[in-house]
Amino acid sequence: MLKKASAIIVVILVIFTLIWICCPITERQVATVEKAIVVIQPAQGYNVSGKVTFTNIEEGIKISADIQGLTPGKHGFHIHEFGDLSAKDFTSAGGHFNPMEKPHGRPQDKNRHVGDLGNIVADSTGTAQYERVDKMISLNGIYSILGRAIIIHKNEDDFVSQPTGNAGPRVAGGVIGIAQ
Ligand SMILES: [Cu+2]
Ligand SMILES: [Zn+2]
Repeated sequence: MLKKASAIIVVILVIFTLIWICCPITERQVATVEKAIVVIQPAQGYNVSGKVTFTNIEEGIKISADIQGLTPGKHGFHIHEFGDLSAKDFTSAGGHFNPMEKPHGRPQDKNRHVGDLGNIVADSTGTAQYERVDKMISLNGIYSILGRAIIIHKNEDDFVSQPTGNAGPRVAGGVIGIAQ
């Protein structure tokens, strides 16, 4: 009886030791992504270029964009579902990234597509800058935007038309990748 009890204790000790050894290794393997980058390239017939970065900060994800070659005015600025820019008009990127199946909306709305980042505004030289902290997008977990695409549209996102904001053709885009 005593022998059996001590055997059980030994087995339990071995199991706990194994868990203790294995856990730190598992944690190290799931390092979180802190920064992402998009190199913007033009769709066929356009001359848009630039860069978008996403940085993990305490308040959310800081989005910074610097885009050139646009027509002056507002342009819809979204994260689309697929990082597939193989079609010349970038329609292969699919629709707005919408994992929660919500309606299209403004970036500050609670009810919006995760990919709804609003508009970027180009000045008279065709340059647009955008800087915002977003609380809905993420670089990790089930709402991660990694591997999806940024799309810039020809027209303004009206925030009302469903499900696209009626922003017109896609003039530029890029795939969201992990940055250093
Ligand atoms: Cu879009
Ligand atoms: Zn949308």
